[in-house]
Formats: sequence, structure tokens, C-alpha cells
Amino acid sequence: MSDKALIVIDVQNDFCPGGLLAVEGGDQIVPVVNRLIEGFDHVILTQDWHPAGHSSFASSHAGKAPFDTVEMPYGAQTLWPDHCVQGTAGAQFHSGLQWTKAELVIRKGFRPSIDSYSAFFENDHETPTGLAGYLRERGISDLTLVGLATDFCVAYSALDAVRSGFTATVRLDACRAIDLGGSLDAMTAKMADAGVALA
Ligand code: VGL
Ligand code: ZN
Repeated sequence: MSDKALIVIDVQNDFCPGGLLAVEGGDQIVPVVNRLIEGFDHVILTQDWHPAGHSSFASSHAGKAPFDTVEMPYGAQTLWPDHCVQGTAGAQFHSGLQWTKAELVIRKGFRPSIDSYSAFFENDHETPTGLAGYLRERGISDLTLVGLATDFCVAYSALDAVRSGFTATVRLDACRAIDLGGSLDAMTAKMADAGVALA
């Protein structure tokens, strides 16, 4: 059995052009991701999955605008436009994504009072999603990460992967970034420092 898995992060309509939190060129990665899916024995998807009125939405904070920052009990939190609301079309995977082979879909960001960028831990860096346990029980140790967005959910997931003892490679050709105030450069440097392979 292969000890390698492809983790496809948040390739959802709201992160693609026309979506509520569109990442430039987000849809361009779909054919690249599909080719990678074909080559892996194990494929896992994540799905950003917020209840309406989620605390990461600027609309939940009087006087705040999208991309402002607020202080939460767990630290600084960027505020976003409403996006990936549970059950909406925007929360669905991009229609071109060949996801049928996926063995697991990890939904994240469903707790109203805390956001979750990473596939492993919510933004308090303490509340686990269960993904690490799942991978360990199945003997999967070597992860390749792709998806949206490079500088948020992909980077947080890759950093938590190496912290949790997994090997992590980010395929940058199969990712696109939000790039908020230099976040792409900052998170790329953090990943390189932490031992994430950038390919
Ligand atoms: C993401 C911001 C808010 C992401 C999710 O998938 O990178 N970014 N929710
Ligand atoms: Zn989100």
C-alpha cells in the first residue's frame, strides 16, 4: 500500500472566478490537479464549510469590511466576504474537479466561533480536525498538497503537516494565492523554513 497521499485543498466555486472569495486564476489549477489525482493511490479533499453568519465573515462584525483584521480569543483573524456557506453552490467543488476517487472529505470551518485554514487544526492551533489520526492509522506519511489558496489554507495545512510529523510537498503549479499584503511571499518563506518542499 502506498504511503503517499494527495491533499486537495478547497477547490470550491467560491474560490474560483465568479465566486464570493475568488482567487485569481483559481480555476486554472483544475486540469493540473486532475492529472495529479490520476497519479495518486490516495486522494483526500478539504471543503471550507461555514455556517451562515460565521465569525470569519466581515458581515458578522459591525463596522468591519472584508480583509480587515479583528482580535479573536485565539489571536488575529482576517475577515472575509461571506463564502463557502454550507449547502450553497459556492461551497461545492469546482464542477471540473475529478473528485470521485477521493477517499475522505475533511470539512472545516464549521464551528461558528472559530475559523479553520488548516486541514489539520483550527485557527487556535489546538482543535484537531482528525486528519492526522486518519493518516497515521492508514500508514500514510508522505503528503503532496495542492489547491486554494496557496498563502492561506494550503500553507497552513503544509505547516501543520510537517509539525505533525508528515513529509509535505506543495506543488505550486497546482495552487493559486490570495496575496493579501505580501502574504504569498511571507507564507512561502515560512513553508521553506519549516521544511516544506516547494515544487
Ligand atoms: C480560505 C480564507 C478563508 C482558503 C478559506 O481556502 O485559503 N481562505 N477561508
Ligand atoms: Zn473560509
